[in-house]
Amino acid sequence: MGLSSLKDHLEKLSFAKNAALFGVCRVDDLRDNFHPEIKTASKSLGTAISIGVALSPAVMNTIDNHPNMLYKAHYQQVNHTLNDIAFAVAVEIAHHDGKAIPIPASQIVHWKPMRAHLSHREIACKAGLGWRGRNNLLVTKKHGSQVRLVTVLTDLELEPDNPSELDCGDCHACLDACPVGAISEIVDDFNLGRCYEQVDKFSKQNNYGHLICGLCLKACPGSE
Ligand code: B12
Ligand code: SF4
Ligand code: SF4
Repeated sequence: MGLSSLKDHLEKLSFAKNAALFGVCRVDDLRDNFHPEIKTASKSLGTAISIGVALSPAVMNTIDNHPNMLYKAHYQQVNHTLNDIAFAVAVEIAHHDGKAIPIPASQIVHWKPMRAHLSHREIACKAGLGWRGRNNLLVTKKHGSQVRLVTVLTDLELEPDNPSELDCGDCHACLDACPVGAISEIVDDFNLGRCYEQVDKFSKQNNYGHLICGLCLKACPGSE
């Protein structure tokens, strides 16, 4: 199978397992930002496949001023789905004599500062899934920010996709939705400290065991 057919095949496989978005980019220029655990191990893996699973708007609309148990379960389910898709894609790549590392959907590797192996949103942006929104999340045309992400690194030189040319335009809906004013007109002014304190508070108040909030996701539903 040629690389173009293989890319289509991996996309179809992902969609059959409930993915909503699929894109490809090169990562050699992003590797400096990777966590040491995969920096060296991924040196021969110059391509990233970015996959998105859409959150259920019906579940998101049950959130009112604070996260709830339904959202917690949905968050966990979507993380499982993402990891399952990334594993299936990595297995399929191995069947085609490629190397692949699936990166966990939501694993914190270093707690101070809070960092994962790599930034799924930075890679999704480069792979054309969407743009960087005022809420400091990946925003997609169809699902807004109501999408969770995963990445598979591979040595297969699949054709990269073009980054999106869209942006938030005149929309400011998420600024009012954030209870602590962490979101600003300019995304570089996003106040991570305020956001972290709030999600930590929600988590402790309700024993969620996960740092979840969802209010800036609910405010950004996209065109669906
Ligand atoms: C740790 C973590 C947090 C920490 C933040 C720590 C931090 N330093 O960022 C806390 C607990 C506060 C948090 C909160 C939330 N999180 Co969180 N989080 C993560 C996690 C596990 C690691 C992030 C990380 O390593 N950050 C380190 C920095 C260096 O990377 P970065 O912030 O992603 O991006 C930087 C650069 O990449 C650069 N940049 C360059 N290009 C681009 C492009 C885009 C689109 C962006 C946004 C940035 C960017 O700017 C950033 C600042 O330097 C990721 C999963 C992952 N592996 O990516 C999920 C992840 C980012 N979280 C996610 C979500 C949804 C949330 C919450 C809504 C909580 C919830 N689920 O209810 C809030 C939203 C906060 C917000 N508005 O930003 C999603 C985002 C999906 C999306 N549509 O973008 C992710 C990708 C999980 C997933 N698998 O989908 N999170
Ligand atoms: S709610 Fe509007 S301003 Fe906020 S991230 Fe989404 S599109 Fe951008
Ligand atoms: S996750 Fe919650 S606290 Fe953080 S920016 Fe979004 S709405 Fe604000």
